[in-house]
Amino acid sequence: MKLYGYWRSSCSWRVRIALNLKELEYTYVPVHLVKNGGEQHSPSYLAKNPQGQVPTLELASGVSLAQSIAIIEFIEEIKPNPSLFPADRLERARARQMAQIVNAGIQPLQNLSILQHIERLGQDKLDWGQHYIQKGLEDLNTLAIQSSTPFLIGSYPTVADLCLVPQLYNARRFKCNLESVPRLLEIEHNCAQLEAFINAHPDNQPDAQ
Ligand SMILES: N[C@@H](CCC(=O)N[C@@H](CS)C(=O)NCC(=O)O)C(=O)O
Repeated sequence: MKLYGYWRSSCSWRVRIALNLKELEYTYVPVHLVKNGGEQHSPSYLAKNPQGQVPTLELASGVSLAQSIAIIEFIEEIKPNPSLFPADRLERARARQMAQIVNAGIQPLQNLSILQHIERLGQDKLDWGQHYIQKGLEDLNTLAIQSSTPFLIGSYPTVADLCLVPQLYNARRFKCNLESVPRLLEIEHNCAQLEAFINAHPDNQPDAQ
């Protein structure tokens, strides 16, 4: 398998954690999102992912899959253990709810192409991104304080934690106030102890700058 990604792309990072937790081998192929206007817009990359975004997972058969959550669910199906989705139906739904707060409610609003457009409209992209990240993470923190488990849902990392950790990194880049999300920081700390998370960190990628 090949994973097309970018060192500090939060969506690529989610998939790297999933592959590491599942101990699945993959070849990492960096796609520079900024150099020369962004390699994600090159015809050869668009042939793999017409949305021009990372991550893309290319299977040995040559078939390409995109959208990090769809990729994580695919990985879960090919290697169910350790599971990234709780066994209990309600807990599973809550893990998905938390993942989607980040995946649907935060990350798309602070993605590179959105910020580039905000800038073209003459608006302050840092203020825009910060506003939505802050609000989304505070909402997630409110849900997370309902339990005191080591991870967002239970004793093992789930898809929700895979979304949380990279989003907190982005929050720091946007200078959000993380003092208002102490429970999320506690969970981030627990994730940071695990090798799968350490190896997936942007600083540990071959294209880190
Ligand atoms: N929902 C998609 C979002 C993918 C996405 O926004 N990727 C970003 C990096 S995290 C990207 O490729 N941005 C490049 C651009 O906007 O040109 C996913 O979960 O994979």
